[in-house]
Amino acid sequence: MDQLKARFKEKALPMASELKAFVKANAGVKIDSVSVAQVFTGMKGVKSLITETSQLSADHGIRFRGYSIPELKKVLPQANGDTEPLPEGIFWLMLTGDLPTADEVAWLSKEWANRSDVPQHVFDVLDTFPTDAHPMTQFSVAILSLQTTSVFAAAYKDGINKKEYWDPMYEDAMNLIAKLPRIAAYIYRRSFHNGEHIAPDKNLDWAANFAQMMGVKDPEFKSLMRLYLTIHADHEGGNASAHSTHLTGSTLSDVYYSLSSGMNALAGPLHGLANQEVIRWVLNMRKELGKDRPSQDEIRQYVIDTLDGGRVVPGYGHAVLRIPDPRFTAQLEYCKAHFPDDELVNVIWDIYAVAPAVIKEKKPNVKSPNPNVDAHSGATLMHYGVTEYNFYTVLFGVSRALGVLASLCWDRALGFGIERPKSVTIDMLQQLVAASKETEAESVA
Ligand code: HAX
Repeated sequence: MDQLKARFKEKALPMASELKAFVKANAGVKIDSVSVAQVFTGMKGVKSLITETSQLSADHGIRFRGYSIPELKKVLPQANGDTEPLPEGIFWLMLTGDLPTADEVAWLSKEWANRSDVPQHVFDVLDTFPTDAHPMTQFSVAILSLQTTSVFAAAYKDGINKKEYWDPMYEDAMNLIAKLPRIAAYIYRRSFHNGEHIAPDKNLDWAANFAQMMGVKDPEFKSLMRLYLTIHADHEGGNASAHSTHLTGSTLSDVYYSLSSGMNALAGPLHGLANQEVIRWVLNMRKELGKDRPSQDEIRQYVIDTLDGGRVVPGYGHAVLRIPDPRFTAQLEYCKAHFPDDELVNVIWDIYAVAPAVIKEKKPNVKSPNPNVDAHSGATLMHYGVTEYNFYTVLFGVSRALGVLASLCWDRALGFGIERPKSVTIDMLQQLVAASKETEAESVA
């Protein structure tokens, strides 16, 4: 170990346990209006952001402009012959607060198709990457490389009035969303299918064209993609990908810089990458146990071993939700309707049957041991032959762009300023806690 690293270790590691004990002892003490525990957990639960597009309730799950997922499935327009909503509809709803008509959704499909051509330099940038570079790295870089086309950045350079920011922001958001399926499919085909690309079909809707360009043969996959890209679209404003996008945008960075930031946050295993981690974890379990359909007792023991190894059980737990994630339930219902006997899907359901109780028992401080969206999505994709699990978070990212970019349009229309929370040093925090306790003692006396 080099001398600088050794010095850092000597300072930081004892501080970590000291600080943990301090936070535990003073969790409820208020510093200004937030508690010590909230200072240490990324301001969890502190109401300090405005997000119009959706709202998350701990006990009921996500509502997009007031509509739950089962309600959306009834009220959003669908493609001919399909029973799943078109993601164009949820974007319209999130951006305007109004349910779109079938004609409005058809217009949006066409509009995105018209804006979907990707400049050659984006493919050239991607082609400099080794094909085994993580797809999320490629995705983020491809989004960033499109920044050269930003209407907002050009308008800002030309001295646009701040009251007009929303307009070029909207143009950029529409352009970027339109291009994401082509970019994502390009990454998929170059990484996993020898670079044999499939041309877009501009007559298809946004999700169906994406499914087509990925090269998945089963026509039913288009239907799954419509559902998938709808339910992953937004989860109010405080989650890491939405917040990163919003924070970067608050400096008047354009949508390309902002979404790339958001995607870098989504790429973490505690957030969107959990969808790949779930399948990696399940496949490792099958391999280690030497069977494709382990018993529930064997699964229970595997969960225990994971927790004893100081690792998380991917796909379980949530920072806000305290119930099984309605996005998990939507996928469960889709699989029950379409392929209830799929072996891997049944393993996912067996994990659901045993994991929450084990997690709760082994980690009594867990706020919710329930499955989240990522517990189910990989197995659903595997059914259609999309087995390359490193790609799963890109699919999530294409969908998440709908919510966070609709929100960026609102941020600029409402004239939100630059974000700047206050940080304190540990010394300062300890002094503030002491002062707060002193004031409380005086007021009691
Ligand atoms: N497995 C093991 N331990 C878990 C756990 C899990 N699935 N979920 C929470 N815990 C642990 C936490 O690590 C924490 O441990 P320490 O006290 O040792 O620090 C304790 O339980 C309390 O955590 P919490 O307050 O209930 O949850 P957090 O808000 O801190 O974390 C996470 C929420 C989602 C990050 C967490 O539940 C987790 O790590 N889950 C597994 C990864 C995952 O599935 N992430 C995807 C979440 C949904 C999402 O964003 N999708 O994109």
